[in-house]
Amino acid sequence: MKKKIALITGINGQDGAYLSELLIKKNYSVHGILRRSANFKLGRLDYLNVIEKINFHHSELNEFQNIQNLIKKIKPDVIYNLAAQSFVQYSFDNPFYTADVNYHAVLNMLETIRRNKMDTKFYQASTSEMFGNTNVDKQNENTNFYPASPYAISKVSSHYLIGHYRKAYDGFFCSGILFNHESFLRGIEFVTKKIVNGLVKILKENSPPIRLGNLDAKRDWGFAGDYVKAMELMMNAKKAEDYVVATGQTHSIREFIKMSCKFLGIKPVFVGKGLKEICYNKKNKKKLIIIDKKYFRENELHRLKGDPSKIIKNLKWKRRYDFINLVEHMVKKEVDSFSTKKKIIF
Ligand code: NDP
Ligand code: GDR
Repeated sequence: MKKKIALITGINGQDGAYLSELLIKKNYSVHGILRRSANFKLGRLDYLNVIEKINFHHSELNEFQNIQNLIKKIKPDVIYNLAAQSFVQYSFDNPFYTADVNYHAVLNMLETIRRNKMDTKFYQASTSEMFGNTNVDKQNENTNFYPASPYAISKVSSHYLIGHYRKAYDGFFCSGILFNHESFLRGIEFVTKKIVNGLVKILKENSPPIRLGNLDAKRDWGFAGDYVKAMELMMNAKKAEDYVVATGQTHSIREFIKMSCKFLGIKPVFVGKGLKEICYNKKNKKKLIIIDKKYFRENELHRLKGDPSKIIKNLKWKRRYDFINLVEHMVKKEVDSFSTKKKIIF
């Protein structure tokens, strides 16, 4: 039987790597787009041992002709659009670039499918950031959006595009509204990886303390491997629909630090307030964390908690990791990577 063809944008990112691994196991022929660059970061794909099984292509997602030609050549059955300028804080400094990658690129791919009358299914990586500072306790598919950053606004725009194309052109277009999901393969700029990597470096290499922003923001954190499974379920559903993917639990950055310390055998002590707060190791009084106003956001998103009931009920989605297992995974793999000294370039 002919293999189904999957095209993944953002294939070398955290989710792209886990999704490639999953789709290869499911016997898809996996194609991935990398942007043109002198040095490709294939460390995650290498770590999961999937590089050899992927057909790579170089393209610019925000150039219509370029991406249209490539999609016509590959003729994918499914496209997973994971590419994005995904760092919320950076989007405040560069809203133009963020809109280009997160919105115009989506429009280019949707127009390619429509103009060429392709029946390619399309998955869009929507995000819990679209809910912004909502006052709804648990956010679901019917919760209103109050985006609080240029990143979130670009994602809301693409989310609406998906809804529009689904209604107007009757194709299979869906969005997964995914809450934060993490792993050892998370980019170093994101707070969970920054904390775990920073603590292990302090223990192993006597590095300086980690500089962080707001420790009281709360997020609903799951494991990336569970979340790419949710994407695949959505794309194999009978009907194209949008789904929230979350754990239903929320924890602060401070709680994440405490849990990471627990798995590293450190007793953290927090003293002081606001910008003067520090966290030190009770055993040797060494500073672990200091606060730096550089890492506070222009418009902070204080708390997110998702309601995944719809995907659990309709698509029988199951997650294997909760908050504790997630932190344990991240700490264990980080410690292992320092022991083996095999440098992974993300
Ligand atoms: P990453 O930041 O790890 O990966 C982003 C990917 O997008 C990388 O492959 C990157 O390639 C690529 N990319 C960035 N800019 C461009 C560009 N100009 N042209 C082409 N490709 C580009 O993100 P994640 O894997 O964590 O997330 C995947 C998607 O899911 C993103 O769209 C993100 O916004 C969304 N999302 C993520 C959540 C999470 O918690 N992880 C939650 C909800 C949504 P390069 O290496 O060249 O930079
Ligand atoms: P987020 O993730 O913005 O939720 O976006 P991030 O890990 O960057 O921030 C989470 C919270 O931590 C606070 N914080 C810090 N954040 C970073 N990065 N660095 C710090 O030093 C720091 N100190 C405190 C932040 O203020 C914030 O409240 C992620 C991305 O993957 C998006 O692409 C995705 O859409 C959402 O998750 C869901």
